[in-house]
Amino acid sequence: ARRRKIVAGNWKMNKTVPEALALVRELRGPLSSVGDVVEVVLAPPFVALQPLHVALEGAPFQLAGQNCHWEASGAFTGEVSAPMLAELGCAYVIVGHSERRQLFGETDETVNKKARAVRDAKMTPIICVGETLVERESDRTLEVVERQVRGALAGFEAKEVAGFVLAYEPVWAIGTGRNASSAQAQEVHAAIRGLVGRLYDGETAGRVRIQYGGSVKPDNAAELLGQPDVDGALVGGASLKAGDFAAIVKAAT
Ligand code: G2H
Repeated sequence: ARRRKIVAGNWKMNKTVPEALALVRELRGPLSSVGDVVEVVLAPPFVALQPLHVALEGAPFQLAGQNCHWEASGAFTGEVSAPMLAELGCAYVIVGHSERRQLFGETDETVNKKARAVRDAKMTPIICVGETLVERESDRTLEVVERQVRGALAGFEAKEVAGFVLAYEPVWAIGTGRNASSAQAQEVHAAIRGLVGRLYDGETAGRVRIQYGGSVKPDNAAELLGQPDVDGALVGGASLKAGDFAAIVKAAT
């Protein structure tokens, strides 16, 4: 089965609501006709989700949360639940981004619980994994990524995982301007797909989509996206400028 490419813009903690609306207005024209070939996902800050949900009516973009809590509701001050995001029109939620793991104490276990909550709310998790520079330099990349994938997918069935999106984001490439080479990305993507095949089956491995993330830019997108196991991109910094993001999406077509 041919996997439809998926390019997501992770805006992180950037863009006020008026700025978010302006960016989407700029993206609409250039990206109006890419929808059949590539799925375009926008992950703005929580506060912009509702206004974008309204503004995006009829546009070929899906919305994503950048994070969620694993409980549906309760006394968790400052948190947002998966059903709340689903109600705002989110189709996806990013879970386990390395910034969440490094700065907010997320573990393979909480990532797994969040992925479960996202799935229970009938959305799709975009599950992020990736090694640090120290781990890569000590030849532990595949071991670390495999542990993260196994942890995130614990308890899920093949038919669920087939619809998931995984994102390989080497931590040393995030926001540093230093992207993984296409060969480095392909090696890890193929290993992740192989692991999904061993944990589940060949069909599931063939269907799960794996994005690359980490300093994706207009000038490196085509080569990264041209790798056989790279099914899309999770774009941070370059998703904040309409021209750059549109160029990356077009590189996926
Ligand atoms: C990795 C990526 C988006 P950037 O965090 O998730 O960010 O493209 O800025 O490296």
